[in-house]
Amino acid sequence: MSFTRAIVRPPSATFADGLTTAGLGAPDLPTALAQHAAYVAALEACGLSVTSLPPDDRFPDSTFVEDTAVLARGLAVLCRPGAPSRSGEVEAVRPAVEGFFPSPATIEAPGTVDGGDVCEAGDHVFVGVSERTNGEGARQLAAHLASRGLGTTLVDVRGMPGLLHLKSGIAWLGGRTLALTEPFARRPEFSGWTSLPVPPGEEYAANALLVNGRVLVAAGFPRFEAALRALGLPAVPLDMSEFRKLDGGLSCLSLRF
Ligand code: CIR
Repeated sequence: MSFTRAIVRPPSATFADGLTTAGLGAPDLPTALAQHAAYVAALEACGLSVTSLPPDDRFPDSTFVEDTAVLARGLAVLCRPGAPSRSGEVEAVRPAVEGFFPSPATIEAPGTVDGGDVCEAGDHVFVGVSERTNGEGARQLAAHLASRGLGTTLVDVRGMPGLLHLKSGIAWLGGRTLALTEPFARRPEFSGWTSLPVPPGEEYAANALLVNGRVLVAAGFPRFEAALRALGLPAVPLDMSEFRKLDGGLSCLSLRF
């Protein structure tokens, strides 16, 4: 799976009002903007052409653009985010998505899906059923993915402490390999897959992003970074401190296709 493009949206002036459970304090906007610029540069260094949408003050969480759509195999599905404060973000991203995918599918009420719950792993897609993505939304998404030959496994992540989305705890690393935090490594949904364990204490690093052979990874997690390198995967560490304060990670900051 290789990518040629990405859509991003830098954090806006209202970024600090975004939803959070992290308890890490308020983010600093200038630092967040610098970290976002470094993230975009890293995507470009991986060969992607990046479309940057204007910051949108109406939606503090709108920099987490991944949650608004699922793009896979030439298919676009506009999501229906589970957090009411984020629902308007989908219409805001729609024109950009339609610029590349003229007739996107949609998730219909009462279904909800956040893109952060969707982990594409080659021909297979893991979909988290979370506090944001409900069973109905996951089933609608699975039907759309099936139309492109993609199989789906639903993974119930409700009640897992500190976990907002499925991809807060897992990442696809190519082939049949997944980075898995300890609770996920024990789950039957991932039997038959090779696990690269995310070391205890480094769970935040699980939200890594495989882009054209390199792995973007949050900076500050040396054991996980070393494990990636040991697998032969070039790791590109990026400072994510300000996005972490809002429960966000690397994958949330872009739509890749
Ligand atoms: C939220 O709670 O919705 C945002 N503050 C963070 C969203 C992170 N998105 C993601 O992991 N895909």
